[in-house]
Amino acid sequence: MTTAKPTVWGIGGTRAMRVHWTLLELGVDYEMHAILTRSPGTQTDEFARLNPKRKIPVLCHGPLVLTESAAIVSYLTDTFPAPEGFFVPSDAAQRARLNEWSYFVMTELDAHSLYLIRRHDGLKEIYGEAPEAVASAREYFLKQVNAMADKVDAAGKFLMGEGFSTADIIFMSCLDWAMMYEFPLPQALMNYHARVAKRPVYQKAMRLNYPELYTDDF
Ligand SMILES: N[C@@H](CCC(=O)N[C@@H](CS)C(=O)NCC(=O)O)C(=O)O
Repeated sequence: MTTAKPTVWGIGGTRAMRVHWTLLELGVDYEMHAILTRSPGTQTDEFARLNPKRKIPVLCHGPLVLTESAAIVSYLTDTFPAPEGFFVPSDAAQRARLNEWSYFVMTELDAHSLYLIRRHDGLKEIYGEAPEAVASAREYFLKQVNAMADKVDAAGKFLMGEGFSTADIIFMSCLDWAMMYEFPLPQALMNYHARVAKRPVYQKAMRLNYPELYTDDF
């Protein structure tokens, strides 16, 4: 493994939150280019060489450049030692269960629902207005989270049981996003959210990733 310090490009927004939160959970010392989404910082040649999609977040670690938040958090837990209580899969079945949660959130909740709403409602001047698709995505999101509520409840304290994992980080980032859109989440998910939100590292990551929401020092 390289001894170089990791560097994160990007701050603000759901996907960058996942990366900062994971790094803070692992206690990794890292550098940051605090560029915002769609800001001039994403339009430089230097950034385009790292991520031709011109999106955040990007992680650079030695020669490795990664541009997908779920791949980044998985790489980080495979690379840096995790503190006690942090769940890292140790066999194929555990990895598959963690992936199952992560892919569910990344595809059904993030890409198919929340990001569709974001693009065709909040960012309609860029991506085009599509009210029917937005309404359908809202309905779809609720169907998905309601279908999974009992499973979240049955999972225990966190999605993988007693140990907190990157699946929780990815899931929480989408629950925060859904709450911002005022989705009526099932009680089991509200309970889960309240439980995870008590984590001091979550609060630290929120303050780091969304400095505009917090004016007091921390
Ligand atoms: N699937 C990517 C999505 C990255 C992404 O869309 N990031 C947003 C900010 S949260 C962005 O940079 N958007 C720029 C744009 O839509 O042009 C990931 O999970 O990292």
